[in-house]
Amino acid sequence: MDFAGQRVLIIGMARSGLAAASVLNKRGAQITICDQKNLDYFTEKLNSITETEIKIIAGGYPEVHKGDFDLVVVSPGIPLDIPPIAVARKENIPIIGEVELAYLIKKADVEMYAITGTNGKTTTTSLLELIMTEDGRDSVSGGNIGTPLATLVDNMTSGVISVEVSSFQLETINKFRPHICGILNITPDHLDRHKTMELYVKAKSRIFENQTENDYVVLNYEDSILRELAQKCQSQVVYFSTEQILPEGAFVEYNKVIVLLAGNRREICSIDEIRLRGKHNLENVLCAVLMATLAGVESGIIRKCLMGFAGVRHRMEEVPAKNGVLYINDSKATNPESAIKAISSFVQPIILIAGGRNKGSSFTNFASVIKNKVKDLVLVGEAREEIKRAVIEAGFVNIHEVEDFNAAVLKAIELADTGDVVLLSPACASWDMFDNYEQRGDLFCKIVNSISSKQNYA
Ligand code: UMA
Repeated sequence: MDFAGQRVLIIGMARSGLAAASVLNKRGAQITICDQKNLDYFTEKLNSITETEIKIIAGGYPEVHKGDFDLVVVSPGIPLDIPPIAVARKENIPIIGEVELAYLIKKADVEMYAITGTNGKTTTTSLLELIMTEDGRDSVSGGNIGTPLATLVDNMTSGVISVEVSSFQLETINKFRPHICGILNITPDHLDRHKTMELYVKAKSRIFENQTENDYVVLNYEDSILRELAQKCQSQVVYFSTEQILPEGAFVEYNKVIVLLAGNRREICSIDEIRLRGKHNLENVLCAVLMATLAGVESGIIRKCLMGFAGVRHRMEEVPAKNGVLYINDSKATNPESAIKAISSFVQPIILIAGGRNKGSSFTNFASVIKNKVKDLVLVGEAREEIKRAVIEAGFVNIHEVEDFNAAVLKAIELADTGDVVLLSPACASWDMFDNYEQRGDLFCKIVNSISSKQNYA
């Protein structure tokens, strides 16, 4: 697609928007980029575009009129009902996201394998990237995982990208068509943005909407929403299951990970050889194993990766133990489902740090898991009152409310005794206190790393 001379409005001046600006600028588009934040917020962040002819509008959006722009590129975090997008839609100006833009500019020899799901996307994407690398391919990962897809695609002439895609990004695709894609699970999340579960599922299911019968979609057989979605796929559906032996797909039999495709049975490894722990990680592993096998990777290479892969940052990340206390950074748990999985994976007494911005989730199940498994709960952020109400209703009383994130970590440290786990698994987004969950996790690690002895904080 030729973008030369096209008048493009980019909304959002962070990772995704700046990546879109950079690739479109190189291709000769006339760019206006805007953001609701004021210019003083950006200072150094705009270095990549200040030497260009890109028009910057900060502190709000431009008024969009018929004929002003040929294309609107939206960052994933921007809700699609803000005024400039509403006008663009009314005036039939195409609206796409940066993932779609990346797909449109990618070279034919660059393959995309895409992964979505409510939880586990980053782990699965990283594992798949590793397997592809071990297989000798020119392999990278990008998308929701952090590196904007447009930036990656711009620098590649061939190779494979393992793409983590969010529901936000999928809302603004048009032609995006991964040859192999996977959906791990769908549970309520981001309902503040999508409004209903039905619309959230609809956004997720767009990952396979452009696939044809030559493509593959890998689905979790244990998720009833996904089994229903399978009816709508035009591509070849292949399932994985942690619970049962399937006639085709990936599953566990006699403690072994098996992939069975077109009558060809491959034994990948034994469960004990997999370095990642927990049932939810087994789902991630089976999804990545199946996608890699469909992509033609040999079992021996996959096995080697499963034995070595220890997981990703901010997801159940162990911060070296201090004073006999285990500190876990699970900042990436931005919804209750994900935090429940984290809490459930410990047998030790847990001091849980939770709270942040609720994305429209119910905390009822989260509260009953806290009641059964948590010793002390430290609450912080916008959602703390809501979580407090839910846990009190569940009969839990060891609640410590604090004003800011620093105080939350220090309180948890103070409460911890030898043998305890301090778990940051907030069940909420970070956006009320931080730019992203990475910042939140980094601060947690920094404070924990700075403890030389508990007495320092007494
Ligand atoms: N902004 C507005 N108006 C709004 C909202 C935001 O102008 O109404 C501006 C903000 O002031 C900010 C910019 O938009 O300057 C932020 O854009 P963004 O939220 O899209 O953030 P990026 O830094 O561009 O990061 C995005 C993804 N962010 C979101 O989806 C919220 C990143 O996913 C992704 O890694 C990155 O693109 C590169 O592809 C993060 C995320 O939190 C990890 N994803 C959600 C999740 O995983 O739950 C979906």
